[in-house]
Amino acid sequence: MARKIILDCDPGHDDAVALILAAGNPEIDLVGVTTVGGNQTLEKVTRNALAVLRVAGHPEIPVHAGCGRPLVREGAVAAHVHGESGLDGVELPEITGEVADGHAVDFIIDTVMSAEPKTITLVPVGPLTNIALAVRKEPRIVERVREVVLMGGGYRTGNCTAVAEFNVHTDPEAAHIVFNEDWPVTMVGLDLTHQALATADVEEELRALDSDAARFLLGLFGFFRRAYRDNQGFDDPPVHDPCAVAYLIDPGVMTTRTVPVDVELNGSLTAGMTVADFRAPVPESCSTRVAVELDHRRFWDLVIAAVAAVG
Ligand SMILES: [Ca+2]
Repeated sequence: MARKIILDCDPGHDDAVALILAAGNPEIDLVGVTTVGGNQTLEKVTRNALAVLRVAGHPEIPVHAGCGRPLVREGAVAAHVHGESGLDGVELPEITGEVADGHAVDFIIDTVMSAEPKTITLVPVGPLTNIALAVRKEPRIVERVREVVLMGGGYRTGNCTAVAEFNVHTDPEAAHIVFNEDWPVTMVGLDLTHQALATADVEEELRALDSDAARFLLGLFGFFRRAYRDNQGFDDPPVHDPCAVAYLIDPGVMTTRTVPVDVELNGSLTAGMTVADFRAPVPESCSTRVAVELDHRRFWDLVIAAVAAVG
């Protein structure tokens, strides 16, 4: 049976790839998309989610808008990485669908509480504001969710600061809530996603597909490549968010390690850092894992197949 997921996102170039992978792979049942302010404003990322679902051939999947700013801190968009639209580099298709009624937080709660226990997986790939608020509003979702597989954090490196990754750095208090609840959390962080590079070979394979969705991704990768070269010195851009979805399709796409993870809230140099404790022994109560090593070929095979499937 296909894995039921809610993708909580802030599209965002790599979010767009995650949406297409989730919509185009038969192992995933994308029951809904929720949006959160992050890479761009809530209004822009919500419009982008609707547009990408249209490219992915699934405009019927509901998109619920969520929180426009972090729980405590001021929000800050990442226009230097994703452009003014949040998806610079492509012409967005005309949006035909509407934003679904109901706040993202209520959609998450209602979906989890009305489904069979342990059947819904949460896949947050933006700041964790919506997920944290859902937990606080309805704590029973913790034992009913199957697991949380998130893109965010990093145990060895950051991108906003030396040690803090954008999603966690944007709303560390929300991340603190999510990592400290008693549910299985897999952190697909920068340690892993910096291996998910959109190389020239990957672009060549997309070009060979000669489809609208493939051309859409090529446009995104072109902008993303320049942004990552100019801002962070990457030759090829790392495509973070679909790694979390790929892990649910095929756990063999990466290796993971069970280690305690917590979020630094107060450090003057380290606020927003995900602190992973690799010391032995691992406490029996540990419910957090970190992603370590990606099988690059296996990952891109999944993405290319999904792009081919959506046409
Ligand atoms: Ca994202």
